[in-house]
Amino acid sequence: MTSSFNRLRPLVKCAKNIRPSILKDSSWGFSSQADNSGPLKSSCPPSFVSSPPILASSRCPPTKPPCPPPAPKCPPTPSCPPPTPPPCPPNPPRCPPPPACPPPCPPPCPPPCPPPCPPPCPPPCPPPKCPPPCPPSNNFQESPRILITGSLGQLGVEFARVLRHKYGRDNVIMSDILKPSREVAESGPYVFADILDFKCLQDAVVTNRIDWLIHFSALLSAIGEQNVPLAVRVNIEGLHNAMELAKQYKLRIMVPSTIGAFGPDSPRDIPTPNFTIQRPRTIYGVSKVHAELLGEYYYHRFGLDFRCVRLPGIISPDPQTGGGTTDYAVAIFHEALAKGHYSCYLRPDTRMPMMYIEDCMRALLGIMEAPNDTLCDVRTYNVAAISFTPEELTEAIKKHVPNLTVDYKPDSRQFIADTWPTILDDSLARKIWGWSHDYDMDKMVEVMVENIKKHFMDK
Ligand code: VAH
Repeated sequence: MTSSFNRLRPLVKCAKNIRPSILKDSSWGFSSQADNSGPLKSSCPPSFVSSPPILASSRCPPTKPPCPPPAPKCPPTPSCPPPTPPPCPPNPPRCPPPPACPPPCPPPCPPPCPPPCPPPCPPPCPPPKCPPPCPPSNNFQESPRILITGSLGQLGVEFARVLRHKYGRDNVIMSDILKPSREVAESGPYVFADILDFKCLQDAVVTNRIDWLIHFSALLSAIGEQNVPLAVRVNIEGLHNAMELAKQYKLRIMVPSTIGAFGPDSPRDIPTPNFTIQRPRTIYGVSKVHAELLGEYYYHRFGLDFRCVRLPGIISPDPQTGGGTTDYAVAIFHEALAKGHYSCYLRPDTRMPMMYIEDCMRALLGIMEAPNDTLCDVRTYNVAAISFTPEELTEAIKKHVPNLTVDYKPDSRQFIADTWPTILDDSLARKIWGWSHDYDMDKMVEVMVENIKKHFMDK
C-alpha cells in the first residue's frame, strides 16, 4: 500500500483540502498511514493547485515544457485559529438544584376492612290481611270526599265499607276519638276527630277537603241515661259543631235520628207517621229531635243540605252495639249460639221497629244520594223494615237453635222501650226517594246465625 501511495504522492501533494477520510480510504490507494496531519503542501503547478482537487487516477502531462521554477512557496496558510468559542454567558444562572427526590411512596394502604356482616334478616312478616280492593268507582273523578264522625260504632264501620266500595277507598275518611283496630286502620284513611273540639273537627274537614259529613257521634238511649251531662255535650254541643262546619263549608250533612225521637205522646200502636208530636223521655231522644229541628232550620235559613232518617233498632252480627235499648235483638243471637240461653231485659211482648244492618246501609246511602231537590222541604224521614217482640224473635231463632231458652227480667230499659213506637210509617221515604227494605224476620235470623257462626264464634 505504501508504494502505491508514493506513486501517487505528488498527486496527493497537488490535491488540496482532501478530506482526511478520503485519505484514509484505501480504495483510493491511500493507506491509513497517510500523513494527514497539518495542511498538505502542493508541489504541482498552480493550475493544479487552483483547480479542483485531482485524485489518484490523473498524471502530469508528459510533453510539457519544463515546469517553471517553483512558485515562491506560499506562506503557510495560517491555520485558522480554532473558532473562538462564544463568550460564556456571564455567570450563567446556576441550574436549579435538582428537585429533591420525592419522599418514598408510603406503603399501599391495606384494603378496607369488609363492612360488618348485617344481622340475619328477621323472618318475613306474614302478608297483611288486606281487604279485597274496592273496585274503582265508575265516577271516581266526581266522587265526594266523605268524613264519618263516631265511625267506630255499630253503623260507622259498616257504612265506611259501603261508601268506600262505591266512592273509592281513599275518599272515605273514618274518624273517632278511639284508637282503631288493625283491621279498621288497614281498611282505609282514619283520623282522630273530637267533635267537641271545633278546631279539631274543622281541621279534619278542611285538611281532607270534605264534601259530605256523616255525623254518627252520639250516646245512645240507655248509655245516655247513665251519663246525661256527657250525652248533652256529645249529642247536642257536638252536633252544633258539625252543623256549623257544614254551613260554613257548604257540606252535605247527614245526621241519623231514631224511633227514640218519639215519645209516649206520639201515636204508638198505629204506624207512627213521619210528622207527629215528638216528646221523647230520654236525653238521647231529646237530642235527636233537636238535631232534626236544627237541621231543618239551617236548611230553610241558610240552604244547608241537611238530611236525616229515623232509624229503628239496627241488628248486625257485630256484638258491639253501643249501649242502646234495642241491643237485646243482637245479644240474644250470640248467647243462644254460645250458651243456648238468654236472659232478656225487656218483657216478652215489647214490640219495637227493627232493621237488619244491610237494609240500614241501603237507607243511609239512599238518603245521602237522593238529589237535593227530590227531597224538597222534607229533610227527615222514617225508615222501617220489620217489627217484632222478644218472644217472636226467640221463636224465629229456635228454628236454628231448637233448645234455646229465654227468661225475661225487665230493667230500666223497659221504661224507654215503652215510650217508643211499635211500628213506623215509612211511606213518605218509599214514595219520595224510593226507599225499600230487603230483609224480613226469617231472612234476617238466617243471615245473623250464619254470620255469627262464621265470624264471631271460636271454631
Ligand atoms: C238505641 N239502638 O237503642 C239505638 C237506636 C232505635 C234505637 O237508636 O238507643
